[in-house]
Amino acid sequence: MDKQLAEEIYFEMVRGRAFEYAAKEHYMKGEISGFLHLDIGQEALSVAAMKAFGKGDVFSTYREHIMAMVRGISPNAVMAELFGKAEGVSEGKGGSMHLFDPSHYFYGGDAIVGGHIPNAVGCAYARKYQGEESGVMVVFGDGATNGGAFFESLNIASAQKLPLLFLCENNEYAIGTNITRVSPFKKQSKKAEPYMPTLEVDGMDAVAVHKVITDAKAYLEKGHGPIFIEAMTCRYEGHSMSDANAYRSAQEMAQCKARDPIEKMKHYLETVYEMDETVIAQIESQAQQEVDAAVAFASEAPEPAPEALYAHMFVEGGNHALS
Ligand SMILES: Cc1ncc(C[n+]2csc(CCOP(=O)(O)OP(=O)(O)O)c2C)c(N)n1
Ligand SMILES: [Mg+2]
Repeated sequence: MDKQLAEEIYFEMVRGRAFEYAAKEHYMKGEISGFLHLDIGQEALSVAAMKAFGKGDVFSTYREHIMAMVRGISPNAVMAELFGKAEGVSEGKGGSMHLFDPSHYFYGGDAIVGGHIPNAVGCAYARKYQGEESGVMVVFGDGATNGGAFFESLNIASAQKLPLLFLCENNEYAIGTNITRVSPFKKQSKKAEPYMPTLEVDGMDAVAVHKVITDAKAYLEKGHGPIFIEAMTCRYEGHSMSDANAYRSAQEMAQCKARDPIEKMKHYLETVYEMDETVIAQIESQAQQEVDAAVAFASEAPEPAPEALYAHMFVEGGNHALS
């Protein structure tokens, strides 16, 4: 990876973590409501996968603030969405789990575990039909691989040779349930093996994630069909703000944090590019400034107008009322 890309990835990871801590703080102050799932600890995957995938369509889970920003949605628009403000990326009506922006080819944020996987299959089908080669990436957790929609998606994506990258973010937990209690396998790629090639990567290592997603993207673009990548990660916080994380021991958390992805990336910059402390400090300070600005923007942004309640409820010009 070249120096500029490595710096950009480091910046996005640091900004992502600062963003998540700011979201946590303002949630606790009561300025953000609804659900809030933090991505702290999993930044290498969120940042490097989005950077490497580039052009194409992305579908994600509800733990998506950082992915949305790396896709190009501004921190201001993401924070304002968390605050439920009109300037938010979903105009304040989606909240944390529903950051949606077709102009950045980013289609959520989905609250239904695994519910977005078939949507990504449909999109990949459409892209193939249109002759568009850049493909689709769908990011989901280990827990999502236990649902029927996941298996149906593997099946049809494989049968139709769809340009779809399945990216499993295996943090070994679905809320407080360890994966070994609900899946016969610790590695979920075993479930995909009959259908498509599978690869595993250390999801705490941004350089490794970037490489594997770059290779997988090239595979999609050659029209070989779908591919499955499993990234082993670890989240530092509870599942959401309402989870005290009491089911993981101090020892387990210490092992998890010893793999810190930001420290790893910093070490890469220091050793491979001999980057000194001052440059690293500048990157970190710039990241924090952008987050502070996003919080100020979100606090001051207007509430959605009452009439906005009725917008986006009906397909204009059609007889498709949602009743
Ligand atoms: C269909 C469905 N079932 C259950 C839930 C409740 N639920 C929300 S998140 C979650 C755990 C998902 O775990 P995983 O897929 O591993 O993602 P992670 O939160 O670890 O990123 C569950 C069971 C839901 N939102 N949707
Ligand atoms: Mg999980």
